[in-house]
Amino acid sequence: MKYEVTVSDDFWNRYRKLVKQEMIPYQWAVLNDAIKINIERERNDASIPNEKSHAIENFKIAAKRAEGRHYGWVFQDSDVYKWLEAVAYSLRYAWDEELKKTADEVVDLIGQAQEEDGYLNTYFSIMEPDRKYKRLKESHELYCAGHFIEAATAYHLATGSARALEIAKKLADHICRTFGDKEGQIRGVDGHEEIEIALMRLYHLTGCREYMETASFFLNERGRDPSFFREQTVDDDGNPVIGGLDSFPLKYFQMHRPVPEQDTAEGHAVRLVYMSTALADLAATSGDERLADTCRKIWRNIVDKRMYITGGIGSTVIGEAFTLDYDLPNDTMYCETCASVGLMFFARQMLRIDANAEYADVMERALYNTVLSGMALDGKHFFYVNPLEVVPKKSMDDPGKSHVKPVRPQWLGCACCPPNLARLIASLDKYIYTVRDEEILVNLFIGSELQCEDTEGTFVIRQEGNYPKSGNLLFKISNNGQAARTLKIRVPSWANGYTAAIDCESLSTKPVNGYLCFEIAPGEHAVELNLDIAPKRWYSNPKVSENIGKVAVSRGPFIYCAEGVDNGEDLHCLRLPKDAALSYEWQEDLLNGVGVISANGKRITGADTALYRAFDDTSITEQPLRMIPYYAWANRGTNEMRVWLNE
Ligand code: FUB
Ligand code: ZN
Repeated sequence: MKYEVTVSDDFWNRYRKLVKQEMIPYQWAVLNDAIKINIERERNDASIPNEKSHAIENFKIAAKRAEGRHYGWVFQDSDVYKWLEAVAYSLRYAWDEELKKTADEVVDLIGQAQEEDGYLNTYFSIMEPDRKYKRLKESHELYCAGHFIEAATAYHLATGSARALEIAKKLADHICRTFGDKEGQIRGVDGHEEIEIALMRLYHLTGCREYMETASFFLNERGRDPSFFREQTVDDDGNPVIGGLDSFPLKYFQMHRPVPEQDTAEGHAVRLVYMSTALADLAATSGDERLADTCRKIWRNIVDKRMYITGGIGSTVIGEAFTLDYDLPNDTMYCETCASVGLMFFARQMLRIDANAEYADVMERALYNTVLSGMALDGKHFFYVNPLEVVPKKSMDDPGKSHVKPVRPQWLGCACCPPNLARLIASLDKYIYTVRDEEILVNLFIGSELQCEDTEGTFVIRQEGNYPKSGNLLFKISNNGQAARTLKIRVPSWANGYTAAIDCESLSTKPVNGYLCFEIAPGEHAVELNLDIAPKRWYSNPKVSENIGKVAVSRGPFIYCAEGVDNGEDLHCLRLPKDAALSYEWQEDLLNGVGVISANGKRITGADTALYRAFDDTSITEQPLRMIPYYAWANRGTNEMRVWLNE
């Protein structure tokens, strides 16, 4: 079925505008080193390149338009590709001739940097042309290629650019020729998954099966030969392309077992969710139940045991990785913005496999919390790491917390997250609905219109409401075909309750797998869904040692937090009593408009100054508590923050 989505949502249009008007121009200036900013290292590690971006200049040098050396991470090219992809999506809702001209020039520049045989990577073309594909564990060559192919696919669809598609196909053809299990091909994979997602996308666009087959090759090859990286490193006697990766276990790269046999979320979190996204796409596209089952198992492990309440993933800075079940420290975690973006990618593909609203619940959790917190309200400052508990002086003086930034930097030495956010927000229309052959799923409550068309006729859904401020939703539906269609609308798992009606008649059936099911007969219809969105408390499984005796608060899709600016220092001394009422108030002039939750809380104070004493001299005083949505924290200067409060 052909379909199109247009977004008309107050909350999200502000962000979509921000991407178009602020983020894209700002990131363009950064990629060109045309703006004086402070680029911070993502943690205390002197080897992180942070003098400049140099990303566009790298292309100019590779294209022989300039002279010089490559600068930055070996995957610096991907910053440009993700920017280009964000531009592509933004042009669909805000056409801009000037921006398109700039993007066309970038495409031409990339084309000039591409080698005759289709190879594309500025680091290796400029610095080490003899080491191409010899150090795949670290080289990110296929990762960068994947990001270009994704960008080119989006850019071609948005603008019709033949050049972008031509470069992408030349690159993909080169990869399909070079990698595989036939004689003369490299039987191996990249250390960072991404090419698999891209080849699937190129397959969906072109229908060329070779792209899907190579994606399938990479996914099935991963973990089959555990010595592949080691042997490559022995054969290639040069210096590491990225230092430090040698000490990481095979799990870091999801190489510990063949992918179809993996059943837990292991290693580097972004790698894992990118791999799972491609695997789910392949499973949904090919109908391979075994692969679908692998995806379901990995998903279960993330969601049941390894995900933060904010939709963040990755419990440790060491390897930006998952650790073990229920290990969810709040103050040393990683929760990289890209990892939650990738979790949304994964969830979106899972919805193609199973009509289960849990995928949409997690997608929403990640989106409204860790994804959004990845950027400041101005669209020009970014978190790489999204903590659930911050004490600025600890971030400053505890070397184990140097990655936990209390304010968002203007840019980062490793700049993977800012353009990932831009491309995600600009393409949010893709996440609202899942159009399957037999049914349409409404996953996210974002004001929009879905227009579908097939041989049966057209089917239109207009979604209205003022979500997430309000839980009252209206869906105006036109079925212009001859037959009824199945429409499924999600009831979020966080909802305290709901009422639903179709054409003013209340619905008596219960949700199935989280969706209310409607058979929409030909004609005009209206579905109302009223979600009880009142603030509520959350508790962790007692196996999460960090959260024993603690409570978190949410309203609708937003998880809340307490900040020092509202509640004073030493947030660990605060208590939110079990019986304190949670009151909610919308504040238009605060943080671009947020709902504030207040409660009568308490604060523990101690009279003595001794570090330890044999008696308890603490006293408890009354203190009003004030909480804001987590995504909006760190927009009022440097201060403490906490999601889980003592009860
Ligand atoms: O390795 C490329 C990107 O840099 C990863 O996706 C991020 O996690 C960061 O490590
Ligand atoms: Zn990132």
